Amino acid sequence: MLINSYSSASAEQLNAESQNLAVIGFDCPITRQSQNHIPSGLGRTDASDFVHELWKIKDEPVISGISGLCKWSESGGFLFTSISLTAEECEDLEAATESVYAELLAFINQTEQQNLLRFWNYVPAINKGLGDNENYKLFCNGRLKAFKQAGINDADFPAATAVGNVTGGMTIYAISSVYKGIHHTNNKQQNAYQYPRQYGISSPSFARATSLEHPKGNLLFISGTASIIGHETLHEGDLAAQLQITKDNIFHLLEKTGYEVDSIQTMKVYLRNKSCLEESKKSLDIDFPDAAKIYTIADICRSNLLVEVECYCA
Ligand code: 3EB
Repeated sequence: MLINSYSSASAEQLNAESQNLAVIGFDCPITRQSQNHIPSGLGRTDASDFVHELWKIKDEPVISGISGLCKWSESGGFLFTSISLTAEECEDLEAATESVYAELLAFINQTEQQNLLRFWNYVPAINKGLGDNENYKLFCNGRLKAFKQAGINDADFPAATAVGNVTGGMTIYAISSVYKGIHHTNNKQQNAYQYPRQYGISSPSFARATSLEHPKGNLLFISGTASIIGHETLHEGDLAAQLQITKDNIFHLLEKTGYEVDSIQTMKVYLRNKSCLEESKKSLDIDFPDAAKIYTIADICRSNLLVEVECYCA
């Protein structure tokens, strides 16, 4: 079964274990030279905190390689792919995003693990630029073009997160599978791919959650979830209230997909400011005491959001 965890071990130690599908690093710049981990470009809230995010399959061998810009690894019917670009390569962010997506989708399409389950997008300076020129909106344009070009439409969009990394450059990584996922909507939120025009030329291409019925155990990816009801941000500037709406959305998705709170293995928390840490910890520990949590520093894709939370359930 697919296992997600966080570790304070070094990349060298983790790679020596050799059964990891992916080792993802924090607090390090995004380069293409990093062979032994995938650089997220995200910050950590504390130097004593976890330094790596791990994905692995229990008791299954891993094979891996590099094809063009795409780093890949495969195990137990799951494929992990990633591409990282340097800051210079992202200067035209819309074109860079479209080409990264096109390359990832083309690679995935010629494997046996063609079913898209989950994407993570760590975008440079995500709130930079005004109106339709904001980096997040340019990113959404590039992503949607590549999805359309690949024949992937609204109902097929997988769960995702898109937040701003703090280093520059861009890392996009994905999990796909030989098993077909089920993509879920959130009854409290408008589908992101149907957001009104005010949020950009191209709506964000993702599902609120994607689940998989797997012979060795079911799993659920909950997308980056924030204080949004309908299509509107609620409680601008009020962290406690934003956390409550975020948790309500997560509870709703768990209930809708039939997962219990204690099935949450991991929660990855994105905080706009370090000053949000203590209150966020307190709030999430009350409702999700048993989930492993990592707190990262990232810009959330809407400048009026302070926090975003994603979950992996198995
Ligand atoms: C939202 O609900 C908040 O563009 O891939 C969350 C998860 C958000 C994924 C994406 C954006 C994305 O609209 C932002």
